[in-house]
Amino acid sequence: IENLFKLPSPIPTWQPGGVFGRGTIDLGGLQVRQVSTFTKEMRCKGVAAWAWSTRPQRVEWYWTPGGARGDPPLPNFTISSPPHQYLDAAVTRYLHGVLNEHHRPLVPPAANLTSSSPLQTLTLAVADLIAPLHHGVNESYSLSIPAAGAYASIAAATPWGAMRGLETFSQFVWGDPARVASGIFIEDFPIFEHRGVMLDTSRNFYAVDDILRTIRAMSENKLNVFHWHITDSHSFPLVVESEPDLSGKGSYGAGMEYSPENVKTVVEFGLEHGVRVLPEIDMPGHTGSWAGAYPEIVTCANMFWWPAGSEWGDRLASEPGTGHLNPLNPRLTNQLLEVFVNSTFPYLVSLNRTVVYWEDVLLDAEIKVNPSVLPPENTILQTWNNGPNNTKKIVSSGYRAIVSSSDYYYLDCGHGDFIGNDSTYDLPPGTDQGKGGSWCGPFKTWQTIYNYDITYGLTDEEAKLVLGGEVALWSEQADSTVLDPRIWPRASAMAETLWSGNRDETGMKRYAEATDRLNEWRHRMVARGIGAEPIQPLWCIRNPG
Ligand code: CP6
Repeated sequence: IENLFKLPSPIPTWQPGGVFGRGTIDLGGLQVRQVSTFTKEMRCKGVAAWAWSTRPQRVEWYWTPGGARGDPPLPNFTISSPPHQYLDAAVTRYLHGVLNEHHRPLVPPAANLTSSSPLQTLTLAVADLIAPLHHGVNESYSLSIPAAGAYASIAAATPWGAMRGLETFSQFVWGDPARVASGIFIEDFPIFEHRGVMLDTSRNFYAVDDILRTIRAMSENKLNVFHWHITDSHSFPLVVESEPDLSGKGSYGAGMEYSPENVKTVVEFGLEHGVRVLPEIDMPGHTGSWAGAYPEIVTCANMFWWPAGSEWGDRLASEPGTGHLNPLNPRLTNQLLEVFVNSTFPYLVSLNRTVVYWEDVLLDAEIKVNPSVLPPENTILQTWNNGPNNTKKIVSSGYRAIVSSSDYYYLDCGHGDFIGNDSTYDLPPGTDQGKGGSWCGPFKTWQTIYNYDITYGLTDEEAKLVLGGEVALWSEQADSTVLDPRIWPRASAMAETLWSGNRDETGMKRYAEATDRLNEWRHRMVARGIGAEPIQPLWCIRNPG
């Protein structure tokens, strides 16, 4: 087992043809095929298990020797950067990571050991130090690790781009003792500006540490939006100081609340990781949990809210019934949504805010929201389930879209029903086995996610209105025990698709070649304390065919 994770010693070189020729490599008895073209060499099995999501411009792959085992892997290594409120923390973090991470590659990259001295300094240059982490902020950077000399550099448009560059740099530090790959020049920028994870903290509670770990993993995957679905019908964990009863009566309990300090911690941690926190207090539907504090503002609260000890009236989908805010009158469902949007939207715009609605507001045929009330400049629609052309309908109406379609990006799907009292499956002896229930199945594999083209079928003009995507973890059947493996590495698949694309230079889908890089990346995430689930047995590494 030990040997499996160790770099062969001495580090093998490719024969014949070095990095770029076709040939085989001898890993002490293991024959690994090298593939032929430049593009594939950088990415394919047995060559460089390439960093996740980066966009390489030129790569000649060398290792510069690091220190001896037990020594700092990069003696005297430092990162020099301009001072910045949030970038400082990222620099400290990555310096620590580079010096202490001893990730042993599953597939040793092609290696030409150079005799140049170890890297001494990574220098960061940031063009616009005051750019805030708003939607659409420039995240581009270039990274240069020359084959010789003591200096590497990152030039970034903004601090947020510099964080992306630091992440890429960290993925070029491999092995124990650690070595830095060199002969690297990368110009990198995202295809899509909005690359998110949505987490539902209402159906089940997550500790702040779970949220922070998720945000850290997001930044390591170059994701930049944490869509925090804080409240729903089931519980109201957010402490609102002016309305203490909302969480006081609506949370699952005293230990299962997010205080203002907790929220600040999450937002600040996000900023240190280049991850914007986009909070959602779901309304006007999905507000059953508000009724503990304010039964009079939630319609049919007596149906949707059961004080301790009372009978459950409705066990549909183990939901307490969603409950609807009742701002003006007790009319339910679609007419109410119309009234809600028409009355609240102008207020939000007056605060100089852009609003993200779930797609229903536009796509549900029964809703007649006054179009003059929803100007496209301030309105973004987020897709989930309204049919195969939902993205098309949104952007062809001139609105911007965030894609989180349940057929591709719903991470919770395929984990069985959570209907509490459904007797459909209680079959008498001798009858058919039954199928078992499935909540919004099937399970979405990483390949399903990786292959999804979020602008499929759109004109170029329409495609420009697609801001990006979000994977969504609704938490009826998830909590901290399954958080990491349910998100990772499947969210990594979306992350790469939205950052550098799921196709190679010839336009071919590249998920086959992505497999080995994702496998490598998954192992590195595990080493970094993220419980990402495996995508392959280790056997595949030992028997690369
Ligand atoms: N909760 C909320 C949910 C879902 C949505 N909103 C949901 C709908 C369909 C599926 C999965 C989840 N559980 N508040 C939809 C946006 Cl398949």
